[in-house]
Amino acid sequence: MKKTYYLLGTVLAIILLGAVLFSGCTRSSGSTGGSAINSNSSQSQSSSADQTVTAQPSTSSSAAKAIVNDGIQIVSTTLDRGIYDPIIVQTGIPVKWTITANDGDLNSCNNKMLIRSYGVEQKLLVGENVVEFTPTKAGTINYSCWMGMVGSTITVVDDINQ
Ligand SMILES: [Cu+2]
Repeated sequence: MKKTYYLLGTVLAIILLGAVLFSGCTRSSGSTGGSAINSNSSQSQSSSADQTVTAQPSTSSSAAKAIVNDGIQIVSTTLDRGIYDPIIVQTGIPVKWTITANDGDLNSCNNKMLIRSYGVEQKLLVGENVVEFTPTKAGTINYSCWMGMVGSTITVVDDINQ
């Protein structure tokens, strides 16, 4: 009898843990879904022309751009509502990236971020977290939470003042 309760308790704990982890991740990753429906063939040519005008790259305008100062480049983002922000950095200069997390912004999903291209594994705590790496190659790389569910981009350029 006791064994059955123990087993039941373990199963419940696993289900609860799974639910917490899953809800943490899905809350802020909604922007990636729902684009597959765009292959609708009933769109007229004029409306698709309109779409090309509105479909400008929004990442570069909202991305935090690093400022080069004394051999390092400094960039700051905030983990607002638990969402990772895009940044723009330059090749060849060490990056000092401060990510500020306020109480309530962190969850079991976004509390550890990975920049796989540069082997960075950064635990995020409430307060200022400093991420350091040196970009070597221009291009756009992805970074994400440890589960790969919440993510954003790091745009690396050869000259950030252009
Ligand atoms: Cu996650």
